[in-house]
Amino acid sequence: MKKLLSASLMCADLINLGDSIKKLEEAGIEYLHIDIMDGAFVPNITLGFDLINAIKEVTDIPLDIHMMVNAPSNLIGRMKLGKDDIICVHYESDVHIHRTLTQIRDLGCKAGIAINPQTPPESIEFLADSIDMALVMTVNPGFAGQKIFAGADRKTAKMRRLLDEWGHPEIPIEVDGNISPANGKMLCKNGADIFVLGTSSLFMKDKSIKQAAEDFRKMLTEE
Ligand code: S6P
Ligand code: MG
Repeated sequence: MKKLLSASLMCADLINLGDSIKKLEEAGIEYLHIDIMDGAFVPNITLGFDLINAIKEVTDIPLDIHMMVNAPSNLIGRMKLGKDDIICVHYESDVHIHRTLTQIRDLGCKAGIAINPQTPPESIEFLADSIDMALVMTVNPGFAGQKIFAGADRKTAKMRRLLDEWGHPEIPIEVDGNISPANGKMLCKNGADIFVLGTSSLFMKDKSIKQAAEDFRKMLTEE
């Protein structure tokens, strides 16, 4: 599967977001990762729907919306998205999460399921027919700049093995949280396909976005 980069916009220069998006386009970034938090499912609040709809007006890079909110089924209709955009919801966030995933596909988008560090990969077995992506959180959701949890590599490998066993080798695995080049490489070897890049690799003081993206891709392919 082709390895793809998803830029975490909460880590971008928010005052000059339009410029940052242009730089991400120039760097060939495949997805814009947008974290939606409600201050309840996670103890933080970040980006929102008006911003998402505004971003949709200025770029063709598909959006990768990561909903860290309770009851996302009440909110997903607020975004104007297209067929290449992904809405990803957490396993624990809706009582009837299977219905939420179906709603997302009915909106014409791709559906993703996110699992927290403590959520067993086995828990999504009966959701696998209803998803287009599995997001393995490599930190606890809520904040940028955290440290990857011990076992993220084994968990990613297990998720890959299970998806294959369930008859879904085509479902990509996304990893999110402290994806430095070294962690990215380790997770790539364990089956990760989409890499959420934030403060650990893409938005850095001493490197341009283009250079950082190039370095990350190079790291993934090097032996
Ligand atoms: C965290 C959020 C993430 C972060 C990203 C930041 O709850 O879901 O998408 O924005 O992980 O990257 P880093 O490199 O600072 O961990
Ligand atoms: Mg995220």
